[in-house]
Amino acid sequence: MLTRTDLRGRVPSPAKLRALLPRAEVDVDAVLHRVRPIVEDVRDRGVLAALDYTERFDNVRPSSVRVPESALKEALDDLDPDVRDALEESVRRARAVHDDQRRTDTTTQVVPGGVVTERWVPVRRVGLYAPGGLAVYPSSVVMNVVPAQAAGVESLVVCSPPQADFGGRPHPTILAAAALLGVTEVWGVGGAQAVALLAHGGTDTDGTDLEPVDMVTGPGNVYLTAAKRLLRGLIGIDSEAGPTEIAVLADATADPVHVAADLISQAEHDTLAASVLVTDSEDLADRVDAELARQVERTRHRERITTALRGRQSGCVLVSTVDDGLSVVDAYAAEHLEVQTEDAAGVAARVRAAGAIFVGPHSPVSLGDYCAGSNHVLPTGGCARHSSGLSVQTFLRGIHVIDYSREALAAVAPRVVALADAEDLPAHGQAVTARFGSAG
Ligand code: HSO
Ligand code: ZN
Repeated sequence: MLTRTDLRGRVPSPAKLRALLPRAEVDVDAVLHRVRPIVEDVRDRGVLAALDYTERFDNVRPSSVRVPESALKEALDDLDPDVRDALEESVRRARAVHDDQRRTDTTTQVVPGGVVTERWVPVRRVGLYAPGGLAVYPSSVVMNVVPAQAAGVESLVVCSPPQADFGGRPHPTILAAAALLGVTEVWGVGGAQAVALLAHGGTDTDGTDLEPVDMVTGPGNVYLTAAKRLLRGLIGIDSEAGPTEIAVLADATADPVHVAADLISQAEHDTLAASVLVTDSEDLADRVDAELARQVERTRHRERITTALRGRQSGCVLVSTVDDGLSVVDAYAAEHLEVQTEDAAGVAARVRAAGAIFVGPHSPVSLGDYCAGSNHVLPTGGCARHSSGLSVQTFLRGIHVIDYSREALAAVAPRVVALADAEDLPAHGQAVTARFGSAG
């Protein structure tokens, strides 16, 4: 089922490996010209424009953008008790991990009388986007809201497209998750128009202010991503989310039933999802293939999954050794990497690039999607080479606070002057010497 690439006996360079393991094509640039007018229209006409696009794309025109708080409470009251219990556990575990990510300010005495403090200050107001349509993920509301709250973000709005089937409001599980997390502000608007309204703000149909945000996070389709790209700068954004990926680094000790189940689990998201097996055991590869065929038949979204597994973005790479496998998974830099080998913890400790690493037979990716405590908003498309998943840090800014005494400034003044002169910026030096009168 998985197309094989045989790299036994040779490990190409990282760049060549990346070419051998292509990502699914999601062409954000190609839709920019269609998204730009929407973003500009929402900037100019605010809520009315956003509602016009909602009507056009979501086939429903809600009476207002902001969802009444009573509707959030109702959605939580109506939530299936088992789902509520599971969401509560997910929130508890995520809070435990994210609370530990909080940063303390550091103060460095550079010289006597010369101090630099790094102060961590949360972004003031953020918009957290939860997609609608095919993917309605209350778990993603948890994964966005928890780090923002742990960072100390004081003002937070959850945004999700309104659904014609649910009275023109966002999906009830999204509303319930928001309520559970103590979020009181939810806007029913989606896609590019949502990002534009979040960035520019507006006035709701009943005259209340929809205050602009400083940052927007959360995954969405290609139009939403294009809007984030266009508005970046005016607002901060998290990394651009592409289709989900799982890579499994496995040896002959791995259980093919588990490996196949995990590859299928992420293929379930999207026909463009990537499932990649990297192994030094041809026998395991054969067995995983047989298991994939068997398990796919029994699963609900078999068509979507089969398309994803057969896509050029999925496949199986045969390597000579687990060490070579490490080179492959590092070059690929998967959103999710499972290590199912002997001494899985030792092998995992040597991985240099992955959004998140799942160690051993009892840490499947779907545990991390919901209830591990880790965050599931992770870098895709190879961005794990340079970026991390969502965390408290995403919502913090480190501000350097510089505080020097007269003596400490005087002592370093000649060096400042020397560097200023070297850059032909003498006024920079004079700003220092001016403090010491003619003697400077
Ligand atoms: N695996 C997805 C997250 C998710 N899975 C949400 C289920 N619900 C991207 O990390
Ligand atoms: Zn998932």
